[in-house]
Formats: sequence, C-alpha cells, structure tokens
Amino acid sequence: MPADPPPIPDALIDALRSASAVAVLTGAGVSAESGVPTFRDAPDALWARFNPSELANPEAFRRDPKLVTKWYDWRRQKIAGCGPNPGHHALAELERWLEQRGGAFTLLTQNVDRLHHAAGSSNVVELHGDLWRWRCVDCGDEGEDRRVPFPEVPVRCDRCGGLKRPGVVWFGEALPAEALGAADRALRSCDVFFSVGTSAVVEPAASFIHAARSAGAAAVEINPERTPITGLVDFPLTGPSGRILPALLSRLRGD
Ligand code: BJW
Ligand code: ZN
Repeated sequence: MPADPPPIPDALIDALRSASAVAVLTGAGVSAESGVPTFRDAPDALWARFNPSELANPEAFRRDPKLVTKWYDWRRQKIAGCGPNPGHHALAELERWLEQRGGAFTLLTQNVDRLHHAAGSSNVVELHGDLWRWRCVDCGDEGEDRRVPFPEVPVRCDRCGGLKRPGVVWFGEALPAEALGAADRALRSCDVFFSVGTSAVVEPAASFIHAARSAGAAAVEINPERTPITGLVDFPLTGPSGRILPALLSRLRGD
C-alpha cells in the first residue's frame, strides 16, 4: 500500500484561496506515474541508461544523428503508450478552479511529452519544446510528426533531404524567447509558486524559484525526494504528485 499523502497545510489552502495568480513549474516527475521514465532517478532512469547530457546536445546529433534519433524514437514509443495521470488532471482542474474565480494560472513545463495538454491544461508554456515536432536542420521546415516508430532513422526532410531533429531544447541551446518571456511574466506576478516533480538542477528553470520568491510568492515543492530548492520553499510536500495534487484539489473544493 502506498503511504498516505502528507496533510495539506491550512496556510497553503488560504494562500491559494486568496491568490490572484499561480505559477506552476513541472518536470519529469509529474509524468513518472504515467510510466514515463525520468532523467535522473536510478535505476531505470533515462539519465542512468542513456546519459541525456551526452545525447541531448547539438554536438552529439552532429556526431551521430542515428544514435540520437534512435534514443528519441525509443522515448516517443514509450510516451505514445502513456496517458495523463491524476497529477496532470489535478493541475488542469486547478487552472479551471482559479480561472472561475478570476485568477490567472500559468503552467511552465520542462516536459516535452504533451501530457499536460492531454489532461486539458490550456495555458501551458513549453520551456524545452515538444517531442512530437521535428525540424529540418538545413531548410528549417518544421511540423508535427507522430509516427512511432519512425520508418527510417535518422529522419530526412521531405523538402530538401536534410536531417531532421526534434523540436526540443538541448544543453547549450537557448530556450524559446517567447516561453522565457511568458515565464518571466508569470513568475513576477504570481502569489503562489509550485515546483512539481523536478530535480531543480537544470537552468534556467532551476532558478525560477528565486524570481517567484523575489516577487513575494509563497513557494511549494511537491517531490518524493529532497532537491536543492527544498530548503527554500514555504511548503515542502514530500510524496508523489499523482497523490498530493488531487488531495490539494479536494481540500480547495471543500470535498
Ligand atoms: C517525482 C515523482 C513523482 C519522481 N511525483 N516527483 C548556470 C549554471 C550552470 C549551468 C548552466 C547555467 N545556465 C545554463 C547552464 C547549462 C545548462 C544546465 O542547466 N546545466 C546543468 C545540468 C548544470 N542549461 C542549458 O544548457 C539550457 N540552456 C541555456 O541555459 O541556454 C543559455 C543560452 C542563452 C543564449 C544562447 C545560448 C544559450 C538548456 C537546458 C535544456 C535541457 N534539456 C533537457 C532535454 C530536453 C529534451 C528531451 O527531453 O530530450 O531537458 S535535459 C533534461 O533535464 C530535460 C528536462 O526537462 C530537464 C530537467 O529534468 P527534470 O524534469 O527535473 O527531471 P529529473 O529526472 O532530473 O528529475 C525528476 C524529479 O522528479 C526528481 O526530483 C524525482 O525525485 C521526482 N519524482 N517521481 C513527483 N511520482
Ligand atoms: Zn529540409
């Protein structure tokens, strides 16, 4: 039997009831209960088996496009068989709950799996791109490609025959300016900030907590493990997001 989720503090419920803006940062842990492997959790993590620091960078793709594409093809097959879990659904409901009260909700995700969209979240900012969009490195042609598995690896451009790469952000690449702008606005104006299911080690998202705290937001972390930001938050909620977020929602709605 999984342990009961920790009690949701009354002070957090009060902060959410009086909030006019909430910003939530999510990472791979929010999709873990859907069956999507995270990057840095042993022993089954992608990080341990495939070392994303060596694969998720432009040099690796230039050196060995076949290997990098195969890794993405494997992940796409895995994710294609996964659906949103109760944590994703609770975040979508939190957005509706806040908007019904005239509040603003921004979901800043590092995930590229699109499971927040599948759960019905609408104001989603994809900081690291989208695993289902592919772009030609030569002519820039970009579009959705849902084929699993790919019929050929590496993937070639229909227009020019060039190599296609995933529309994601690799180490050393800049995050999309539009996403960074939206994140900045949400962090500067939020009353409550959540960090959910992220190891908080990859920049710039790892530093979002500082912007939110400077803006005076109450900070919440939901994670079964401690992270570098656990000591900085007002409400560290230790446990899986697929259990804690629904419990939080039901407290908010007074169920
Ligand atoms: C659960 C759970 C459950 C488990 N419930 N929780 C400053 C200092 C030092 C370095 C840098 C710096 N600024 C930039 C850098 C370099 C680099 C960086 O951060 N390096 C660090 C590793 C040190 N950053 C970059 O290069 C970024 N670019 C940039 O800053 O550019 C600047 C620039 C400006 C102008 C011109 C040019 C450049 C880009 C970073 C891109 C990261 N990309 C990846 C791959 C994306 C595509 C793909 O998916 O393949 O993004 S790497 C990977 O890590 C992926 C993730 O989004 C990201 C974060 O990982 P996440 O989500 O936190 O997952 P995990 O696995 O680490 O953690 C899971 C957590 O869940 C754990 O804590 C578990 O406990 C928890 N968990 N079960 C809740 N049930
Ligand atoms: Zn092309």
